[in-house]
Amino acid sequence: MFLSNSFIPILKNNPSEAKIKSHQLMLRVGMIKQASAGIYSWLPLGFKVMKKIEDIVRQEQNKIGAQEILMPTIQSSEIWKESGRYDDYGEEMLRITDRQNREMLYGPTNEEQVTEIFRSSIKSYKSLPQLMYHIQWKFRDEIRPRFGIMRGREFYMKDAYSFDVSDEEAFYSYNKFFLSYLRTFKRLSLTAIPMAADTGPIGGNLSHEFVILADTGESKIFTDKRIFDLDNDDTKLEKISLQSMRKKYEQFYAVTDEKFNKEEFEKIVSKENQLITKGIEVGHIFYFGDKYSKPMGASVDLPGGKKDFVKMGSYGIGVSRLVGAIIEAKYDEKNEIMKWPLSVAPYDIAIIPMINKNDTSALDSANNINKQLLKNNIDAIIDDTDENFSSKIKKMNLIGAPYQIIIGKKSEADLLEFKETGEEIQNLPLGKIIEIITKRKNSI
Ligand code: 5CA
Repeated sequence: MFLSNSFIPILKNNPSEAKIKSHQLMLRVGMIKQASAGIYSWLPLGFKVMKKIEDIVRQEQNKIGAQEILMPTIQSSEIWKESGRYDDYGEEMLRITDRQNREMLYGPTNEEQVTEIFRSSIKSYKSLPQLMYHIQWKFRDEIRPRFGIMRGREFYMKDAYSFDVSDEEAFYSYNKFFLSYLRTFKRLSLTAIPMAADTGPIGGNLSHEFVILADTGESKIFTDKRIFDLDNDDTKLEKISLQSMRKKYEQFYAVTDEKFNKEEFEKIVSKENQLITKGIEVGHIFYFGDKYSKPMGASVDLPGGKKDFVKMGSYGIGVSRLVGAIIEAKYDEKNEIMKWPLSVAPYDIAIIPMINKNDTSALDSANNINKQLLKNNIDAIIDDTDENFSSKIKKMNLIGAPYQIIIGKKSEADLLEFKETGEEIQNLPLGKIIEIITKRKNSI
């Protein structure tokens, strides 16, 4: 892709309305454009990143056997009246009436809708468990939308739902999602810590928030530092191994604000391991048994002939919020260098030729290099504008492809100036560069 043809409206300076670095960068490089308070259009650069995040989230959901569906954004109030949440949800719910005067709403979450789908088709324990997810826009009329897409009113969420015959089976499903969340965030190059959390309007009594550390985060967290050293790579999708994986995490004190108890914290966690800090909630999982299945009459036949309400959980990831969360974690705002993890980078590499009006040789080389990269599935952005060199580098540092090739006067025929964005230049042949990037891509 040539920069001159792309729609990447870069601003010279930081927009003054943005208070945190992810919001600043997203506006600065034209990833998003505000449409109204807490509602954004996604421009090419931002949309590309979000779609890559969505893809990783999807792959990890599929790996644990969750099935993708797509429920509507607009829901009928009827099912919310059945669950009792129509009144409880309050002013965060955007309520709409259609031309027949029917009460509708823009879904803030989908427990009711998915329970309605489930109860109309599944009648026997033999069809359980069922794990279903969708990736869809949500609307919550937040009182204080802020920090750009971090706390939007309209936002993109992956929400999954599990249906099981018993508590024991339901915990098995819960643990599968627990693992898939650890795997998902790791592929996004984030360290997200599962913290015991409150359940709020979703309900239930077992819940974990997945939080990444960031000074600008809205969640206050209290934890034992040693939880950061845990790894989960080789956990099998079996009941016992998943149970012990969760136990491994739960052995350490890690809670959000609402669950914090000072006395307990100081008793359980030694002084040197105590960490009190802030973070961004990128995911949240809940177990709530029959909170929705009971009032909505979602039951199945059990082996002995009896019936029981299915046991449910729900599992959310803030897909649009993750774009901001990754920036919070990776953007060096002092030097104005963004380095996207290769797994979600809008481009794998930036090619920056020095262009002289009378000499197109650098641009010709850039074109040839791009052809080779394309053949190897490496997605490049080429700065073909005639701006001066330092402003080109500045721009590309903000766009944040993880690698750069610089084609200057000094470039020799077979060695290229190559670097990881923000790091030292190395002189390497194109073949070696392709090898480095391909190897890293394959390891994601
Ligand atoms: N039904 C459950 C699980 S599917 C649920 O809605 N959970 S939630 O309320 O915790 O939201 C799930 C995730 O969506 C959060 O962890 C957060 O990452 C993201 N999220 C929630 N509210 C917003 C918002 N206003 N703006 C951006 N992302 C949000």
